[in-house]
This record gives sequence, structure tokens and C-alpha cells, in this order.
Amino acid sequence: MGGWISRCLGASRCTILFPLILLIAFQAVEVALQAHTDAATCVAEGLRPRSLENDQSEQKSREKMENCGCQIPPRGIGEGQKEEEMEEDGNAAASAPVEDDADEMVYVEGGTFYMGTDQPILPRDGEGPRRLVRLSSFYIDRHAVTNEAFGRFVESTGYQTENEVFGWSFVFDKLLPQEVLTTISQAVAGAEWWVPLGNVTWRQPEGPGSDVFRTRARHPVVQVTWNDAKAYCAWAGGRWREGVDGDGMTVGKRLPTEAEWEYAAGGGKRGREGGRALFPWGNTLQPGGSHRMNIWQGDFPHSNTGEDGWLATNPVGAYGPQNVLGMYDVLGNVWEWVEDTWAVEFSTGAEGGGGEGEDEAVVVNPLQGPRDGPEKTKKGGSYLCHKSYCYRYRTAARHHATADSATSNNGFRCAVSA
Ligand SMILES: [Ca+2]
Repeated sequence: MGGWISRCLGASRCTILFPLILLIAFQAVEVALQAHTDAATCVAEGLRPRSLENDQSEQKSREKMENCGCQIPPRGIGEGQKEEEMEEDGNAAASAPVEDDADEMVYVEGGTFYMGTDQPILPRDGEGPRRLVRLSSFYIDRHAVTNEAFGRFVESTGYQTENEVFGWSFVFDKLLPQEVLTTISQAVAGAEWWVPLGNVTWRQPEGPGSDVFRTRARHPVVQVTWNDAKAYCAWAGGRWREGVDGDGMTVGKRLPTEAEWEYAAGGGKRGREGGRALFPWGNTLQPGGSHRMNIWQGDFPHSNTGEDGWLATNPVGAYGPQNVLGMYDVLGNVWEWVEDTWAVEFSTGAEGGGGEGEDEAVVVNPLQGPRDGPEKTKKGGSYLCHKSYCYRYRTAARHHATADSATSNNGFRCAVSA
């Protein structure tokens, strides 16, 4: 067996017998646990007995977070920044979930914008530096792909998701009933709220007994990998693009690049030279006291008050549009896969090579990292994000997981070139 198994067997706390599901999917575990989920970026020690999860002191927990890239952000960040005017406000009131419009996309006119920030809150995530990026025009889904839309894809193609091949996945423990939790003896070291469970799929994200079609058809699909997301977008069709001579071509859907996602999240606006606002609408989390996104309120990971109305995913559109393009749940709800391979160092363009009409260097249609890199980038944060642990529900924030990772808080939306 490989490195993870060797490391695990070398630690006394890993001598407990693995659950049967892990024995069945042993090869898959070895590969997937390298970096399965954003929590699994903290998984250097592999699974650990759940009984140990309360043994850590607060200080040890803090050290663990700092060591795994999930550190608590410095106090005052955001508060010290001059609040941007609420130029896009007016969408604060929650709206009814949108109807079936799986094919609805918004047009994002190409342009030049400031990507990233020079005021990174999590510098090791590569949130900076702020650099000038030029993008071609594109379309992007108004909201994340829903369970019912993904269901049509599976029904049409017979597609089998990677979770169904592996036979198991990680689930946030607070979503599981007590009788299920008592059967699980392992958890992710440093992120004990992620527990492995068999027969977890997009249809039943919390394993046997759960069923998205009972109450969550219009919620974003979760427990899908980057590979699954790409397969869906390729199936979801394309857009006819007229040629200059009357001919044309069909351009297929795909995942958005990180630059496209961030530009669209910001409303297709250039942004400020000093750095992008924290959220699409400005720097105030709750303008007028209203919740604009689904994150965690309370003491993560112990108690979630659900003050924003949702303890887990929300139906798409529940909070109303988050930007001037009319996009829903860009921040919060579920993480969204983007095309880029994970990297934390970026080109800022050729030295002195200012683009047309620009005084500074411009990067054109960037796509980060080697195409076959195992770690893929995701954006937007999720309903599990809290400022004390994972302050990543910000436009410039980013995170990553392996392409075959799937969790109960990760989905996606598609894009297509204009
Ligand atoms: Ca919530």
C-alpha cells in the first residue's frame, strides 16, 4: 500500500480497525484521502478515531488550523477597509426560489478587471497579488446546477458519478442522524466533522435514507467531483455562435475558469485598484442587517443557529441575486468547481507589457496550473464556512481539492464562451 497507509499504520491512533466500507474501497481511500475535500487539505495524519475529537485543547486546534491552511484570519480585517458604497444593493430581501431554468445563463461582457487582492486575508491561499486580467465575453449559469438538472443528465446518459464508483464519500457529521454516527469510528484528523460513509451519492448525499428528490430537487447538486462537473457541462449543450460570414459553430459548455468566475461574481466590473471588495455588493456582510448568503452562524463546528434560514444547502435563488448580473448564491451555499488547476503563484503579465489602452501589464484569459495537475480550484465558500475557521465566503477567496473529491458542500455551475 502507499504512503498514506504507511503513515497511518505508524500512528497508534490509527490501529483501530477501519470500517468495512473502507476495506471495500481501500484503493479508492488511499488515493482520495490525499486531499479529499477542503477539510482534507488538513489530512496529513489521515483518519483518526472519532473518540479523540474532543481531546484537543483550543490552542492545539488553532495550531492545527494554522498548519493546514485554515487559519483564523487576523482581527479587524475588513473592518479597516473603507466600506464601499452599496452600489448594487437593493437585492437584500430574500426571494422565492427560482423555477426550473437549468439552461438560463447570464451574459458577461468581456473586459479588463482586477483579479485577486493586495489585501489577502488568507495569503497562503494565493488570494493575491491583485493583477490586471482581460477576459473574452462569455455566458455563465445564473445559479449552481440543481439536483433535478443533474438528474436529467444521469437519466439521459446513464452517467455514473465517481462517488458511485468509489462506493463512499465524506459527509459533514452534523447532517447525519445519531444512529448512523454511532456506527462510524473514523474521522478526518484536524477536521473531525468530516466522516467517511458508504453509499453516499448525489442522490443520497447523507447516505442510505437520504433522498434529494423528496425535498431538495431545487437545491444545488452536491457529492459531485470536478470530473463529474465537467461531464455534466459537456452534456448540457452549447451555444450557437454566428460567424462573420453567416456560418457559425456550436460552442460547448464547460466549467468557468477561475478568472471568469471571479469576474462574473463581481458583476463583470473592473473593481478597484486597491483590491476587490470582499463581497459582490461591497464590504458589509449583512447590509441593512439582511443575510445575503448561506453560511454558518454560531460556534463552528459545534453549533449552527441557522440564523440565515438554512443549516445545510438552500434552494437556488433563496437569497435573491447577489450581483448586478442577477447571479444567485455566488458566495455561500456550496463551493463551486472551476476549471483551473490549483496554484498560488500567478503571472502578472509581461514586464512593462501593458495591454492595449492599459498602463500596466495584462494577463489575457488566464488558466492556472498544469492541465493534468491533481488539485483543482473551487470558489465561493459554503454553508459550512464561518469567519473563525474558513473565512472564504469572499469573492477573492479560493480553495482546492483533488479532482476526484466530493463532499456534501461542493457543487458547480457551467459557462460557455460567447
Ligand atoms: Ca446557514
